[in-house]
Amino acid sequence: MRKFFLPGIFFFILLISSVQAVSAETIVQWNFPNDPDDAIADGGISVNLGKIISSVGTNTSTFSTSGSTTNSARATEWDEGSGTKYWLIEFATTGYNTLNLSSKQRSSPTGPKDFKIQYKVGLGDWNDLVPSVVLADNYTSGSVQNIVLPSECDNQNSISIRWLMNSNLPVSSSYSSVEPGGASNIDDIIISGLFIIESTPTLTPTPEPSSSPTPPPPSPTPILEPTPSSEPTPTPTPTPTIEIIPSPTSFPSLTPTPTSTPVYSNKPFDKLFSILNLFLKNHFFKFFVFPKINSFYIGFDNFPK
Ligand SMILES: [Ca+2]
Repeated sequence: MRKFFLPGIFFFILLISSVQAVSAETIVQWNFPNDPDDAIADGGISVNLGKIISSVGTNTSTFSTSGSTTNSARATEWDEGSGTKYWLIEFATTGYNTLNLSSKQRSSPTGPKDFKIQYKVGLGDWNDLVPSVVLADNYTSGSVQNIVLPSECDNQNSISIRWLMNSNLPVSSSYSSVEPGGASNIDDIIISGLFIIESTPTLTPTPEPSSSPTPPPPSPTPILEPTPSSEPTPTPTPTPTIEIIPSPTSFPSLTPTPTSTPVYSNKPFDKLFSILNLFLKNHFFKFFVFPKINSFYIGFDNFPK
């Protein structure tokens, strides 16, 4: 849920920003809210807050007479001023396009009736913006609203607009021409525009914090082929030397065969023989034969039983 919710917030913020961006801003305005007021702009973007309105070819403007709303700018001595006398403003449109102009003019019965509105970019030539504005002794007839400025006025350091006398005819047909005492007023001058969004913000996708980076596939471990060794040379096992150890010659124990009960006699030889016989009876004997040249010895050991 969180992954889908956050992008939704971003889109919502962008949408709100876009809505705010399409709202026109006041680039500069003169509506003379103070009494008396002055020639200095009454609102707009910061670069234009020191701009002034002036009248060219007339006497000095005043700002203490009532206008369409609050006060207005007022000037006299418009006589013989067709094509030469005018109201003038200059301002910057830096950072803005889609520019609109609104203004309200009024003249006294002996004041100038016909005007046209022109613009110029920088020090360029004047161009007609509104070819004809016909004034009356009110702020309705000479009102223009949301006049679109050409795109060449977009994003400029200096745009000038003037309201130029376009004839010497007065408002009242009772007079043949504009008289020196005739007055002309201007009020509620507003230049608006849209802030230029230099580059559409692109949504940089937030990289998802990936889990632990997937290690690259392991390179195949080379299988170490066993180096074929040469056939092992069998070590010749030494032929065991069979040492024939002669088994010891066992000598038969001469166990005297029990004889029947000896019969003793009174003869001396028999008596000796009987003693010998008794001795033999109660002892073991081992006889040894030692060969000698031409003869041999016989020996024995005896062990009592
Ligand atoms: Ca002012």
